[in-house]
Amino acid sequence: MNRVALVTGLSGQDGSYLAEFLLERDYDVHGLVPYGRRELCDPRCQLHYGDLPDASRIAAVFNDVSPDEVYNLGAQSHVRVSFDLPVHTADVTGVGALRVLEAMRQHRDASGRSPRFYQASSSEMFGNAVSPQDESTPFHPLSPYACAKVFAYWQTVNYRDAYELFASNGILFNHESPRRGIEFVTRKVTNAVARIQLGLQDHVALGNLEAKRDWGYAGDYVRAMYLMLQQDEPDDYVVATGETHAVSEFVQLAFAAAGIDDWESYVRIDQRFFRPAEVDLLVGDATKAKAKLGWEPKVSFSDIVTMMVDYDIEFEKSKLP
Ligand code: F7E
Repeated sequence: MNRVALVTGLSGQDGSYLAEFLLERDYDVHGLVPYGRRELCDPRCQLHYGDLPDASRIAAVFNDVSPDEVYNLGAQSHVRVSFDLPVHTADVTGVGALRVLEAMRQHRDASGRSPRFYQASSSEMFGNAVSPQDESTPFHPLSPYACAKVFAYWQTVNYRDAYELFASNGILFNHESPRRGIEFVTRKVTNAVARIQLGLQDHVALGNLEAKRDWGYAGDYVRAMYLMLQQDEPDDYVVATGETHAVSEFVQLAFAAAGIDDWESYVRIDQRFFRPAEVDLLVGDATKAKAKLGWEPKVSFSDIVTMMVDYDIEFEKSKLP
């Protein structure tokens, strides 16, 4: 019998890469998906309407699907938006994870076992902690989003301790790809670069160019999620490249990938894209994931930038009349 995975957030960047990865390993992949965007959902997946605020629907889908593995990737995941929607973010991103954990606790398969659980925890939980950050670095969240992720992190640990569930946190640093939503800085930049190169717009408006992030490739990071649920024991792992780059470096490289060297003349700084509190520097130490999971990132920073710019140039060209 095929193994069965249930993925919340299947219609997002990470959900789509994880679904492909699991399908290649002969899993039956089910997604809990809100009404709306579907273009990233692999047609081989089985979709179930539902969302993280709706506990009764989550329980019903657990009963229908009877998953072996549950990946909780669903969230309101935009940090700046979380300052506008703090209560909604707490409900979806924080309590949403708890609703899935409750469904897990109450669900047993025919032999009395609970499914294994992966929680998408985030490097944003560290805030402006000392660098590099690893599993022992204390959390100091600096946004409603990060506060919600800290809540979900500790609920996951608590369900592991209190009920002996197989529940693991992956503390993932930023991870990007051509499937990244346009509202995140990397895709916003690569899409704008493509449009500027094609003469479709003349500038891009951005916020803080000084912030530094540890950017990896989303396709590499879903492999770490899967490996966490194949271990003998549940545990928490940082997943990162160990390299950090300023937003300005990403912007410069993206313009260069499209053959444009004077990038500064195409960038305007707009206060709307700054956050009330900013995480200045993130760089992760993934030694534990490397040693215990045998995980390594494969795609380099410059390859991610080039891949995204190339994709966006083709994407924008395909929309031209
Ligand atoms: O911002 C700066 C911004 O929105 C990156 C999410 O997946 O990764 C992501 O969180 C940096 C920040 O991602 C713009 O101030 C400048 O310093 O792409 P971002 P994020 O906030 O780091 C973590 C791991 C998650 O868990 C999150 O869910 O770029 N920045 N100008 C800008 N950011 C945006 N979005 N737009 C700008 O115009």
